[in-house]
Amino acid sequence: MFNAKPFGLQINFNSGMINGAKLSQRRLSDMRGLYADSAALEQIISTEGDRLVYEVFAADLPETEGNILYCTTVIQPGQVGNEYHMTKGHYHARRDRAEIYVGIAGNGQLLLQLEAGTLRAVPMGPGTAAYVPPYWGHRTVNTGAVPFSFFAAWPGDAGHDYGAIAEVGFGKLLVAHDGQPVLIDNPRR
Ligand code: PAN
Ligand code: ZN
Repeated sequence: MFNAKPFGLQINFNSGMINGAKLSQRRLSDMRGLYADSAALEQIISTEGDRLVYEVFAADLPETEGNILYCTTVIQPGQVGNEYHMTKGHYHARRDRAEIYVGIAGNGQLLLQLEAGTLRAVPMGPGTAAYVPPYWGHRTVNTGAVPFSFFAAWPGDAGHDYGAIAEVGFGKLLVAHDGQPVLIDNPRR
């Protein structure tokens, strides 16, 4: 089945944005329940407004076996309480599907977690090619003062399961301690 045509899209290596891609935005109100300090999140929304946390610029491709999907993600700098801006995080619905991330601009960390609990953190910056193996849930965190962007490519039939992470979260949080990123145990787990 030929269900996609050849094409090329332009990634801006300064901003991380992809020209002509499908844009999704995640604001603080989309992140309710994901930060440890939910009072801090509500406080920001009521005083500063519903600020942008991250954007995804995705190539418009069929989510089917045999295709490879790709996008860039741009996470704005910032914190909720002392926890850094991050993506929601997910497991692939088909757990045995892997993924590749390549850092574009800014700095952050890729947090990975097995459902049994093992957790790893991979520091990411421009040019870091990080591997998300099958079965590892994944979330990215901007630990810097400028936007952190990266490219991702994954199998078209992987799917996204956000529920497991929305319910119990990751085992560790990335928080600012004297201005430096530190991994601490998630108090809610
Ligand atoms: C990435 C993520 C993207 C946004 O493309 O989907 O960075 O993160 P959330 O999906 O957790 O909101 C990926 O891992 N795709 O499979
Ligand atoms: Zn993924």
